[in-house]
Formats: sequence, structure tokens, C-alpha cells
Amino acid sequence: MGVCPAVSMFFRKCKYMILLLLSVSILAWYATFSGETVKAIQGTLLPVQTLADNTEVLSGGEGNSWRSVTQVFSNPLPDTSPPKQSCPEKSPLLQGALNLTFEDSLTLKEVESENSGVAEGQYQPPDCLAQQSVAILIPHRNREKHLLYLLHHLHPFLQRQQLHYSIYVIHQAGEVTFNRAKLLNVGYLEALKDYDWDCFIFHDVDLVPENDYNLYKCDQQPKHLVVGRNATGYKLRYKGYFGGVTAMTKDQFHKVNGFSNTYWGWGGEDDDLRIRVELQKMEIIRPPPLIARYTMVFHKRDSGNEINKDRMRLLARTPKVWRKDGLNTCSYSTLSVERPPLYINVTVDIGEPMH
Ligand code: UDH
Ligand code: MN
Repeated sequence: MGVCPAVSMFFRKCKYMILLLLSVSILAWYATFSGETVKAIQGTLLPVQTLADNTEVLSGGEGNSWRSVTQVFSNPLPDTSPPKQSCPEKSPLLQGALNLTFEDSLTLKEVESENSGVAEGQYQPPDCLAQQSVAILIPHRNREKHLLYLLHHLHPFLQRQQLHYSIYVIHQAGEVTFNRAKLLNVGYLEALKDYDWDCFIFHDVDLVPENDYNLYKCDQQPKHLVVGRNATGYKLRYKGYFGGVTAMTKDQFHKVNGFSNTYWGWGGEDDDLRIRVELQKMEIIRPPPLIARYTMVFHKRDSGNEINKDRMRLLARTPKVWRKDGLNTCSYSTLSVERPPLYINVTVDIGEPMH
């Protein structure tokens, strides 16, 4: 009985303290429980900010501050698509002889909508790895209609050949005498800034290939693709002709120091390139005449591209000067590089002939 009065005394003296302790623990228990409940509810939908310590997925999401936790933290789905195989040696898409059209009403918009797989002049086959990456270089001034016809035919043609390619149009600024060869040197140098192309096709704007077995790929030797054209009865213009459309690898072209820069006006620059190739003991190859056929869109001689009367004299000195006249001495200033959907347009000031 001696304990009871002491206990009742304690209770009487400390009842307020005990009441306070009791209510504090009830509150604490409730707070813990309700916190878990809130977290449990938020388990599927937490404010992104609270999770955004080290995950890039979360940055930049606009109007999206609540996201599923599983969505935020789950790993991206593994890429289950099989690795791309090389495209076959012979494309299954080739058609052979083509039916070319030159509609006066054709527009660039139409050609763009026919070639939705091309972006900024460039194309990759969608389901295989192309055997070669090819830069098509077109020297150009004041031939917009011819360029339109060429783009219209060349894009589908190259796509059927399953090539990775870009089309570069190298546009000579100003009115001074045209220089096809120097523009092609510029095209080579500028295209290599974009990509390490395997193969370069030097392509007149007015020559449209008639048969897609005429492959725009490079070979062991420099290749001449225009054996015949409508205007010459589909005969080679002359023995050794190496103009119009030619294909050289990066190394072949580099080895000959590119084209000469000194041929202003019409003629000679293609024969000069042939001499360079022969000096390197390379041999020009050609596809069969029935395949290497072109239609040249009819045109007259352009003003600003008069016959170069100096060409024979220049050709005679090629063996002596080719090392000091070519890619390594090609000075120019690029005025603009534009990338509309179907080609890369390099506008360039290449200077003028020295007199
Ligand atoms: N080129 C232009 N603009 C010019 C000159 C030439 O873009 O003002 C380019 C174009 O890519 C052209 C290439 O340079 O395809 C070769 O020039 P060309 O087509 O004039 O050469 P081709 O040998 O004709 O075809 C020479 C004159 C033909 C006169 C025919 C009269 N019977
Ligand atoms: Mn022409």
C-alpha cells in the first residue's frame, strides 16, 4: 500500500505533462502514417523537380512537371533493329533504259515532293549500307532549267543505285569568263569539308543519263561515263575524250592534283585532266556504249564561256606544270553555302583570268 499514495501523487503533479506527451506521440504517429500514405499515392506520380538531380530526361520538358516515376527512371528500350547489312553488289531497284521527260511546266516544288527522302541534298538508302559515298559536283551559272531537269532525273536514278550521295552545285558568282575546271576543284575541296566522300562525279548540268546501269560509283581507274550522247549520234566525241561526266576516287583526283585552274572559257580543261591521269599511269575506263548514253538538253553557247583560244598552248605545258597548278593552288572565296532540300549550293568567287 505504500506505493499507491506516491503513484497517485505523481499522476496528480504530472498529469498535464503526461497529457502533453500523449498528444505529441499521437500527432507524431499520425504524421508518419499520413506521410507514407501521401508518398504511396505519389508513388506513381511524383513532381519531376524532386527527382531531377542527375537525369537529363527531365530537363526541358515543358508543361510536364508531373511524370510517372517508372517513366522517368526506366532505361530506354533496347534497340532491337538488326544492324544494317551492306547493299548488294547489284541493286535490285535498277530499271535499265529510262524514259526521260523534259516538261516545260516542271517546278522545283514538284521535284522536291517526289524526293522526300533527300534532305539538304543528301540521301542514304533506308535499309542497307551503301557501297560507296559519292559527291556529285555540278559546275553552274545561269542554267536553272537544266539544273531542274537534272535534279528531276538524277535523284531517283541515284536512289535506285542505292548510293549514299550528295549533290553539290558550284555556282560561279559574277560575270567574268566561266571556268568549269576551277569550279570542280572548289566543289571537291568544299564537299570534303562535309564528309569524307569515297568518290566524286564531275557532272555537266545539261547531261541526263539514259540508263541506270550506268553506275555512279568509282572504280580502280578513273571512269568516263559519257560514251555517247544524242547530239553526237551516241558516239564518243573523239578518241581520248574525258569530258561531260567523269568519276574519280578521292585518291585518284588527289594524285593528279585535281583539274588545272587556268582554263577560262570553253574547252581544253577535260583534255588537261586526261593528260594528268595518263601521267600517273592510270587508265581511263568506260562502261559499254549501250549503257553509257546521255541526253544533252539542247543549248547554245553561253555568253561568258567563249572558246578558249589559248587551250592548245596550255595543254602543251601540262606535263611541266601540273604539280604547281591544281588543287594545291586553287584560291577562291566562298560567298555562301545554302542547303535547300535537293542540293547544296556553293556560290563562289573564283577570280578572273590573268592577262
Ligand atoms: N556551264 C554553266 N554555265 C555557263 C557555261 C557552262 O553552267 O554559262 C557549265 C554547265 O554545267 C555545262 C558545262 O559548264 O554543262 C559545260 O559547258 P557547255 O555545256 O556549254 O559545253 P558543251 O561542250 O557546249 O556542251 C559547248 C557549246 C555548244 C554550242 C553548240 C552550238 N551548236
Ligand atoms: Mn552542254
